Amino acid sequence: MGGRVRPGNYPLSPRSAILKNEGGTFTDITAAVCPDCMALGMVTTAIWTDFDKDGLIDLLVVGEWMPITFLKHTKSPLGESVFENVTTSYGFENSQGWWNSILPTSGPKGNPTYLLGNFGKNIRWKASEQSPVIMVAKDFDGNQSIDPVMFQYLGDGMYPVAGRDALVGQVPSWKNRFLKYAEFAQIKKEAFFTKSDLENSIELKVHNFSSSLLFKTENGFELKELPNETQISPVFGMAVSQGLRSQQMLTVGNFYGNETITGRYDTGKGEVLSLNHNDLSIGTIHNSGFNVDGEGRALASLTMGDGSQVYIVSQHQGAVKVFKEQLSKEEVELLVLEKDEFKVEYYQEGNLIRVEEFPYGQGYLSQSSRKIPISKRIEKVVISDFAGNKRTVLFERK
Ligand SMILES: [Ca+2]
Ligand SMILES: [Ca+2]
Repeated sequence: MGGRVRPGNYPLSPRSAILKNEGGTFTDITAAVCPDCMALGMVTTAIWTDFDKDGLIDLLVVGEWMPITFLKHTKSPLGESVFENVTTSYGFENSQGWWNSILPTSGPKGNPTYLLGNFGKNIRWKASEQSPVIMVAKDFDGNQSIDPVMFQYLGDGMYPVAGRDALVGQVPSWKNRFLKYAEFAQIKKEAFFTKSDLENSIELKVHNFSSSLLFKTENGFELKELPNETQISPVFGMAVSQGLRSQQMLTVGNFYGNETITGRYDTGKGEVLSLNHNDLSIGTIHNSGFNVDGEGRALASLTMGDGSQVYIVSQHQGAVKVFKEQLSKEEVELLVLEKDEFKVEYYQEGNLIRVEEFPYGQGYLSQSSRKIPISKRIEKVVISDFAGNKRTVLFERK
């Protein structure tokens, strides 16, 4: 369970938890199994996935002001499961974004590959490895409400994002600290707070606003920006088009909840992306008929009896939209995953051609069908469950 935000106390987050289900009774085992899960941040999505391909199921977590967080499953000498935070050793300690969602897909040699939804590059702030956007937060005036103050790089240093009037409206005692607008305009982050202000304050960062592809390499993981069409608005819901066209992925987004001065992020229309599993090149498919121009949130795919896909999209303060994929001429067979099964390896002419994971709760707060259309070209699939048990299904081919 991922903690998101303490109501009325943005950007403070409640703790996250791992619960053990023993015959319907849940026990909190977080402190023993994953001490770092006690304070992960503002979690938006977490999936169980074997990101290092060692057969043990790991946790991949993203969130707002959070790095892409890798929690690797290891076994203690007594055989007990422990999740170790390897984000820094993977080189992702500066990958903080306003991440919304994770969608697993397949890369070269079946390597783990994920689509990550972020707030996009068409927003008011710019962030990079060297120049993060920073938020310092604390109840500075002691009135029982948290006062977040955002800073961004402008030329020679970090300056507050909000104007003087907005800030002294939040913390009236700062009126005397920033008497003149001309002086306020020159104040950098280092001079903004007093020493006592910073005691027990929290500081959060964003280095990366780009919706991205996360993929495994020989030495670890790398990030690659998704095409510009997906950067023009925040990306929330994501789904894979299964089976025959499994190289296609759908995204939806937009966000209207900003302050008036920032305006709505409303340029997104919903996108269909194509991914080449071998070289990880990504294209955009136009005129697909998929169109979600409101605040797209959840996106789930349902597999119909004939193998075709239906996509269901929720929109914040808008209608639910439903899209039906036109059926390809190729015949399919349907594979239904059992309760704890999550990984499928596809074989064609004796070769492993693709590996896909189907964890629960992928994308953004969404659950797609666990019924997979299998192309007639596939002769065998090997399915793994979360505990590592495997079963093989052979398909008769002419
Ligand atoms: Ca693993
Ligand atoms: Ca306050």
